[in-house]
Amino acid sequence: MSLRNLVVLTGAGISAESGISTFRDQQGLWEKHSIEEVATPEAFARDPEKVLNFYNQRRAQLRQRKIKPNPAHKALASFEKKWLAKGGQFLLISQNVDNLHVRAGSQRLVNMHGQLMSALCPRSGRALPWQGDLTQEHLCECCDPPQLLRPDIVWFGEVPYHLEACYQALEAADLFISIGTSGQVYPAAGFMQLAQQVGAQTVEINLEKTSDTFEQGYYGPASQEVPRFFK
Ligand code: BJW
Repeated sequence: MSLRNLVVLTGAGISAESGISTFRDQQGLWEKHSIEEVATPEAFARDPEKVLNFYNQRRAQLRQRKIKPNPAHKALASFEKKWLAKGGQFLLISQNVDNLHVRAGSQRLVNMHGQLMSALCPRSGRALPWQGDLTQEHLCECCDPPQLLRPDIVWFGEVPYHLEACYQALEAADLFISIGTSGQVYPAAGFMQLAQQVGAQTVEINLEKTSDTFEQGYYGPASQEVPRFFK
């Protein structure tokens, strides 16, 4: 079978070796913070300061000089370039809100759960680049009355971004590769099954097996397994 259309889904595991915490592993973010208190629209309405602080801390962490793309991010970006030059199709769907894929040079990329380095006007839906702290003093300039800006993050109960592009790529996929995601959060958790339904081969790269359904699995740290797979 000739492969032309590739779809790669990444999760927190690909950035773990860059020093960014995952969510559901031991020491993961959801061990120290409750989802209901920091990652839902209801939490933001109830206690904006707490939610803003949670994301301010994560934004500050991402700004640290030591946090940078690792060999897995770089291997995906350089593979994409070569694959496109050969006439292949490629889409990288990231659930991550860090900016490490962009910094590694990935271009055919969608961030389906939003971006840490961006603030959102909740009324107009406009996103603004945002590097520093976001506080309750920060209002949008697009609405009257101005609205309190919020983190540009897809919280539980909200609809992820770029779903049309994701489904379009999945419908045409010949190969679907899932990297560093526990596969517990929908709709991304359903992408593998969708790819299988259209006849794509499915591959998982992770520290550990997350499902028996992938046809192939490569288990170990992403910084080793991803460059090996995409060489
Ligand atoms: C390594 C490694 C190394 C470690 N090398 N690997 C009941 C049934 C079905 C669905 C629902 C349900 N109840 C509610 C829902 C919907 C809900 C949902 O899925 N809930 C589940 C928990 C059940 N989903 C939603 O609400 C979504 N919206 C939605 O469904 O809208 C409706 C709709 C959809 C479609 C069309 C129309 C309408 C929104 C989900 C938003 C998720 N947001 C978060 C938080 C962002 C905020 C933030 O960053 O603070 O996104 S949740 C969090 O989980 C984050 C992540 O992107 C996401 C996925 O986590 P990920 O990346 O998989 O991380 P981990 O930690 O889980 O796993 C890490 C993996 O890496 C592990 O496997 C490790 O082994 C591995 N690893 N180190 C390689 N070095």
